[in-house]
Amino acid sequence: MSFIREVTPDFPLHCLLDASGRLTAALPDFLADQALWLEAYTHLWRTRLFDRRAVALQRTGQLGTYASCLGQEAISAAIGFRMHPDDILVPYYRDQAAQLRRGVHMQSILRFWGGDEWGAHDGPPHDLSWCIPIATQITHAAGVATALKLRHLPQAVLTTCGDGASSRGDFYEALNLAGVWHLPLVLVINNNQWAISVPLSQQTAAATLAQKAVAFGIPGVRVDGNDFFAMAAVLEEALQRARTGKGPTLVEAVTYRLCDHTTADDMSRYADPAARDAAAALEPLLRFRRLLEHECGWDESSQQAMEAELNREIAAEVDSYLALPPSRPEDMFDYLYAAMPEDLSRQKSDWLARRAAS
Ligand SMILES: Cc1ncc(C[n+]2csc(CCOP(=O)(O)OP(=O)(O)O)c2C)c(N)n1
Ligand SMILES: [Mg+2]
Repeated sequence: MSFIREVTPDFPLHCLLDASGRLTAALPDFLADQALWLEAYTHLWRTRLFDRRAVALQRTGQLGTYASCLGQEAISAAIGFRMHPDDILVPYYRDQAAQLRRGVHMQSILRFWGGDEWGAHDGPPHDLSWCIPIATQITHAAGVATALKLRHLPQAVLTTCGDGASSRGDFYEALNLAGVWHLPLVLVINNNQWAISVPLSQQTAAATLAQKAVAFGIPGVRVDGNDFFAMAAVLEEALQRARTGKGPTLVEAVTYRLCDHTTADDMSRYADPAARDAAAALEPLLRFRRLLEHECGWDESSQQAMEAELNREIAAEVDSYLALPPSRPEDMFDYLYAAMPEDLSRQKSDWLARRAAS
């Protein structure tokens, strides 16, 4: 007799738009409007063209470093489209699409990655800024959700992380708390199959990341992260649950990182190009374009006109970024502590004296 059984978790991958651009199920009413489709498609391309430009700026020495979101745009765009303005976004570094949708300017994103933290002061004042230390943002988000709950406010907190982050203690601590305190929190894991050069198979023995929700006693759901429609449908439900006191949700968005980890990485050293090519055939913008071609008469000239307009918008933002004065070196001393400790104050005076002498 054996007491131990192998558990086969059942977390199906939800999809509404397949890779050939066909809808596989009826859309919820709020996604049926074709004007919204065009708006969402344009935003996906806004994000992709901006992202491409940011990488080009880095490659030409005009940006410090940059984390591209190539291939993951639909996850963040759906977040941007389904969050209410007064919900609170606690992003990670591949959330350009959501941030742009929430009013963060491209020049601010460039300013931040250009090494000036003032770039993080844009968008809704209640949103948090980029979090580079892996998974720590999930604990921050749980804290914000606790505050909302204590004040009986009907807003949701949405935070994001990567697959690698789901191995960190912060992930477990934050979700455990969210479960016990029934917090208004949605966590979206961008499962892009890589944590820099560590593949998912070496990251976890779990068959899915969504199943981790079971241990916290909260709902977990697995979605095709390359499908804007499925992402938007799932997020709508999860956010509404959070806003109406029904507690937290863990969303695993399955996608593939089609780019280097950041501009400081070279994925050709560790990734199989055939796997990348196979993933590229499933990417989110291509399938969306096919849908528009089937259903809305979208063609090459509509595409060209949209891209030309977006490129003008991006060029103006890039010009504003490049025209910014260099950041003040004093900033690296000034903003770490509310009251500067004496040794840091000494370092600052010393540095100012040296600068005056040089
Ligand atoms: C606490 C911490 N440890 C290590 C790092 C270095 N680091 C930066 S990104 C990264 C991998 C993150 O992978 P994942 O969570 O899957 O997110 P992705 O970058 O793939 O979107 C690591 C280890 C860090 N930023 N913070
Ligand atoms: Mg990852």
